[in-house]
Amino acid sequence: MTTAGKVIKCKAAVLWELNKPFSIEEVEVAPPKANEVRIKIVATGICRSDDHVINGSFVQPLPIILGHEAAGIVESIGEGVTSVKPGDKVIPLFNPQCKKCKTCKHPTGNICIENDVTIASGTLKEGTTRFTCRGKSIHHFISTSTFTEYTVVDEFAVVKIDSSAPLEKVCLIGCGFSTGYGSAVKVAKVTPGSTCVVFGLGGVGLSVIIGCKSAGASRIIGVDINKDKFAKAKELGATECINPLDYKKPIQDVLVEMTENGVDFSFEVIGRLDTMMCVCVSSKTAAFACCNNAYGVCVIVGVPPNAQNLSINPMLILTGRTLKGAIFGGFKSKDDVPKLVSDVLAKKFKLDPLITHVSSLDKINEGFDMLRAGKSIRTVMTM
Ligand code: COD
Ligand code: ZN
Repeated sequence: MTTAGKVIKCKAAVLWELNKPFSIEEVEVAPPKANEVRIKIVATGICRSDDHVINGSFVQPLPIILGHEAAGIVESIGEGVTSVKPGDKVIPLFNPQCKKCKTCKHPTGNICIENDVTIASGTLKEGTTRFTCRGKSIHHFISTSTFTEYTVVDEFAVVKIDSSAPLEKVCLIGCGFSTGYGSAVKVAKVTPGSTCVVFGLGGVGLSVIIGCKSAGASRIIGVDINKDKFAKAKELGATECINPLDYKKPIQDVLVEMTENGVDFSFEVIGRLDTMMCVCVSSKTAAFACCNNAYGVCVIVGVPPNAQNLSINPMLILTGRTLKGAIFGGFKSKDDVPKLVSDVLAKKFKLDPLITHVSSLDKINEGFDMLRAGKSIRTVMTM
């Protein structure tokens, strides 16, 4: 019996209030309107940015269905949709690509005008939501909402991928992997034989390491205050790992000494200024200061909660360093996500080492507890 055109009742994790656990609910998912796509979610990862909504540092309208790193199968399409059809394997795109706006037409820009990361409307483009629970409308999250068995997205926020892709793995291409990998290969453009340093060895930082290694870096230094993260970082390509808490000096001074006047490329992949220790007051300034003064490039990947300001001595820039940043690894999502999936199928890189836990939607709160305790890299929930 076809579900197209009908309301689907299914299970979803709803966040009703900040700093409270998710509640597993039966929700009603309305059919897609024009230019929208309803997707059966097959696998979804837990990312730090979802947690930033729960703790209030990434402000979103409540109640909401979070989740933005996923893969699934198209269930039905609304009028006018041409790029996907029912049965296609797809990845939802939290950073969409409409291909019509000024940014999409720019050769490298990737913050499409249709993105909901900077606006946080909590709805689809048409202005309303497709989720209802206990008679209340539930908001969408950054064009995706994947902690649910079914979701509805705008056509510009979904892309078809290879039909043989393992969805429980390639879901990571929807956020964490691409954000880190692209920061190295596309934003920094790491060069063969270079020295790189990665601050923060979570799922995104480890993906930066995979990118640095594949670009041919000869020395990759991992920095983290949790030494339990070092073994995995080395497995993926870090040549050495250091803990700022083991040094009395600021970590940038340690790194400048270790690398004869600074590194070629540095990456800040922590985004948690609030929890940082005095040895590393701002890991962003540390990441910038440890770059070679004449040609070092520093890429900001992690976003601090509540948009705290960065104070930088202009001399650090005047001598030749470059400070840059990008979301989603600088990738144009509709163009690049299918290529990254093909790269996985061609065994160009492996996503398996990033997946430390496989779970189900019912255990979502335990999954978040593990992330907060620093015990997981990525938990993937399969439906
Ligand atoms: N010094 C060194 N390491 C530290 C410090 C410190 N002072 N504090 C924390 N760390 C380490 C932690 O031990 C941990 O290993 C690591 O930093 C952070 O890892 P996770 O697992 O918390 O986070 P990730 O790898 O999932 O990274 C998430 C980002 C920081 C990239 C993410 O939260 C973010 O800010 N994303 C960018 C914004 C964006 O693109 N958002 C859209 C959807 S994600
Ligand atoms: Zn994410």
